[in-house]
Amino acid sequence: MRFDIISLFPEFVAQCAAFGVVGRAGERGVLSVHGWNPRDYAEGNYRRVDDRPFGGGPGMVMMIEPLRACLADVRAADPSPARVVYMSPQGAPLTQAKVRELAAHPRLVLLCGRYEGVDERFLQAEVDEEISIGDYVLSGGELAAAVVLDAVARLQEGALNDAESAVQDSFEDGLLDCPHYTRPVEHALGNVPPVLLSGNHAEIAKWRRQQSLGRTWLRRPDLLDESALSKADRRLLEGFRAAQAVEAVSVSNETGSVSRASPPASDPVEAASGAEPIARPGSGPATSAPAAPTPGVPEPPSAGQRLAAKRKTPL
Ligand code: 4FV
Repeated sequence: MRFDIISLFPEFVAQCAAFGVVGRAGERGVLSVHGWNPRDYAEGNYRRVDDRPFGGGPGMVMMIEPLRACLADVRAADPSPARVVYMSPQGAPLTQAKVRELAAHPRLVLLCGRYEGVDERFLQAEVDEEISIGDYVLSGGELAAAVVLDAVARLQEGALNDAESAVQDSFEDGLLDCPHYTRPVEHALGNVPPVLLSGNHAEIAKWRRQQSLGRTWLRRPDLLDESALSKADRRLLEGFRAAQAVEAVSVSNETGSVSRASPPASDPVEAASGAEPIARPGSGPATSAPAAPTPGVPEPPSAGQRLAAKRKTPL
């Protein structure tokens, strides 16, 4: 796959692509990254690439002509059709699904804005799509382009070795990843969940799936469509919720704080060997209860209960 980066600081993105998995993929010829600077196409001794905005207001706007001349050279540099992507907060949110879509193209041209942005007429005429990496304002599109490059490069055939592919796959089904542990087994901060030491791969896979489901429910309920869950996944999530509720009750008994948790799950066998420690305040949306409670589905423990339960080591 070929990446062409149009930026006033082309070495910035090229540098980001020189390390780790993406750097190795470049060495292996799985992908190539080419930087283009619109200033090299600017007229006059000042080689202007930006000018003041019509209608007044702060900042500057990137001009049409240096970008058009630059893009013409970029297109001519390789016969394969290029999808032109402009990184901007006005773009579609970048998701793994969007990354998969982009990875199917033989060539991506990533246009990085600076200042207030780019003259709209150039965007309308030359850009195929706008993508945003998040609802915040960066000083330039380079960091966003580096994010797209990294995420898309990982999906290129030959970019990842088997172990890395496995990690990649764990995110592919739209759930959050499960917790990870390594040596030592015992530590002042807690012990490794026994199931992970059991050698029982079926049980380990089930535990990891349950953790992914449970953490997604707690932290990113917007990612979890419970109606689409398999029966097995629904049971695992039930077990997770039951363990959370039980934990909250036992902790609130300990701390004497009134709990709202519901009674434990019907099938304790499936009850989660939940390692999910009660989320720390501020550690993502877990502190704010997930979206409107689903009738019959117990709400996750309140932040106070979760905080109180934090001291418990994972089952
Ligand atoms: C951005 C984002 C972003 C806006 C003005 C560059 C900056 C400046 N790009 N996702 N968020 N871009 O903040 O993609 O030109």
